[in-house]
Amino acid sequence: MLSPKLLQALNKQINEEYYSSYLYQAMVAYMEDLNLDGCAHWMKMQAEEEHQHALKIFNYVIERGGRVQLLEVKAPPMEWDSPLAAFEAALGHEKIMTKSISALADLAQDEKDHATNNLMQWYVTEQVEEEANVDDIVKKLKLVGDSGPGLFMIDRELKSRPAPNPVADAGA
Ligand code: OFO
Repeated sequence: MLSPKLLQALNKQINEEYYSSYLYQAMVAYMEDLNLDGCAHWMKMQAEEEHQHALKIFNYVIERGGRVQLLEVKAPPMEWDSPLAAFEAALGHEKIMTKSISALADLAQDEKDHATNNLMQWYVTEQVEEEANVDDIVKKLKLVGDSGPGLFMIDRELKSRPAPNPVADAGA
């Protein structure tokens, strides 16, 4: 059985993951507006991945006999100054997510809930990869600066991002 404190924190994290999905979906709309198909595709895959992250915790809470509470998802920003600014915002967001996952892992350890801690370690690893991926794109965008052909090439590269694996089960 999940402790009430942990249950509340997991429900909050479900909400954070849904917000992440919403934020990336807003970035899809922004990139589509700029005709950057590859960037839009990358954001779409990211939005789907975040949806999977929400579902993974959702299913875990149920498996542990807890009651899922779906909270209000706040509206994301819809505009950025440039594709680079949008990816920088994505990186900043992932850093915030890493902090909330770490806080949840700390709480699970304090509560001596090994199963939840185990689940959070999966997210900890996932966050390392997510931050590194976005950071890589930010660096490339900075490198090309205002170059149209450079942006065109990065956009084409981002189009090849594969769809995320479904991770809706509570296990790894
Ligand atoms: Fe990219 O954040 Fe989920 O966990």
